[in-house]
Amino acid sequence: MAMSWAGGRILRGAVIFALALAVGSSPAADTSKLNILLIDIEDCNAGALGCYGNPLCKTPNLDDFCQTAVRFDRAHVQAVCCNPSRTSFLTGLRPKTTRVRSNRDVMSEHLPEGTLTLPEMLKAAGFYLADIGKLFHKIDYAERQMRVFDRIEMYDRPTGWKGPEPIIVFPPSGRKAVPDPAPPDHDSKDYAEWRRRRSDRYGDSGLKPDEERDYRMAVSAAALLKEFSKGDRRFFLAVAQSRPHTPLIAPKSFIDMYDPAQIPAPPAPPDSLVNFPYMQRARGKNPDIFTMQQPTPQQAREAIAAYYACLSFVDHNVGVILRGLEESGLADKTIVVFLGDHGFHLGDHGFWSKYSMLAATHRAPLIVRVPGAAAAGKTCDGIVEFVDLVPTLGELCGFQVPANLEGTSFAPLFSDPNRPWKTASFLVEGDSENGEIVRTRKYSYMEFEKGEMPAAMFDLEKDPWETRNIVDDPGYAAARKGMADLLHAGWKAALPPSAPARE
Ligand SMILES: [Ca+2]
Repeated sequence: MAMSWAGGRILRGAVIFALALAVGSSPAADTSKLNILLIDIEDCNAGALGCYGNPLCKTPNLDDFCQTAVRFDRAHVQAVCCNPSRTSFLTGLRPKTTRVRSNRDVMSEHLPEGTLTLPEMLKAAGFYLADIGKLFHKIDYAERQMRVFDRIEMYDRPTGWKGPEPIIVFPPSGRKAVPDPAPPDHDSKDYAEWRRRRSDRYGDSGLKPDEERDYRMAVSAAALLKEFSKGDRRFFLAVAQSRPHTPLIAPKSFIDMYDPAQIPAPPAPPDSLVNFPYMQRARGKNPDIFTMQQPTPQQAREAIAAYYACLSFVDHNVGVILRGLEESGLADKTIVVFLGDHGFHLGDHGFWSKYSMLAATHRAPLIVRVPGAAAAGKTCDGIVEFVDLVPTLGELCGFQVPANLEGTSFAPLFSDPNRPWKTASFLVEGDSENGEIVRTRKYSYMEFEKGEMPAAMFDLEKDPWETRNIVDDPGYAAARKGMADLLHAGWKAALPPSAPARE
């Protein structure tokens, strides 16, 4: 399928920043010269972050960043785990279109012919492309897409990578904290056991901060930004942080920042659930941590404290990257996107890990700094979707994006974050029951293709933690019909009032 190119978006980007200038913000950047720095972190529950209002978790660098950026408080991913979510927000297409619905779907084999990813669009626009750490779920799921990069820095030469250099492998950090090598046979019981053992760990990593991969990736990013400042080529730099993905381990100095005794019990305990469709998860089968058995209350507090420590360590590293950007002199020419690839349950509903249909899995952090934006330092309560990221960057930076994208540029929110925006977000779950969700400000509603799972609906105003499934409550019959109709009508029925109609 040949792609056609959408015209007219470059001009809209210019209009927005002319507007920003008119309302008295700092001087508007030249949109045709903006660079992009993407900081992507793993498995981040937005509500756990200090910069999203969590009173216990300390994120001073992200707090400062929010003062110059727009924090999106209702940003939802389009799938409940890494591979389909990343595939969606890196193509601007929804999982039903990408055909990547689970972590098992190999992206390069599932994408419809002609589908472009963000790096490929940026390559066509003349950007220099650099990647440090994970961007797509697996590099061997995305070999063609990764080949457009000018520079790739990884810890290990990725399994299955058949492409040419420029893979740059980080030099060893000197020592590994816990000598526990993986059994060689990845199909063996020993290997499965090793993975569970490793994933279930939390607490002290046994490494100093400067021995940690996440820190070293941040330092490498800062050095690269300095290099970029010597030239004038536009760049896209993606830099990853593996945390707060399990194992929830961090340097002791970060673990020591949190006293498990001060951590409150998780909200929405299993005994608060009414007519709830996911009870089997509450009985165990957590995929990422506490995989063998549910934690004791003390273990739960310790794990949440360790999660906060991982977030504080990420924050520390983000500070290294952002200071590097400032020192490079490129901050006023660079859009900075900080995001998590999806969320994570921290014991709410008796759940740990991702892969659920509930907000903890699909509400993820999204904080974006656009030089010269009038809304800098504000928060946006409007509903945005991660699938909107590519069209937004296309508009803000003036590069062409395919016409068939299924997101909507939220660039107008950088002028006025309070304007009426999308009325719902949509996402899928493709790992167990093939579920679909629509979520408005008032309700979440979900249906399942497989198995015996009935539809579910939650009244988010009365029950923000989604504990009481009211789908069969006669008092909600009209609301249920409205939500079911919206789910079946799909994302085009929830566009912002001012967005152009799409065919
Ligand atoms: Ca992830």
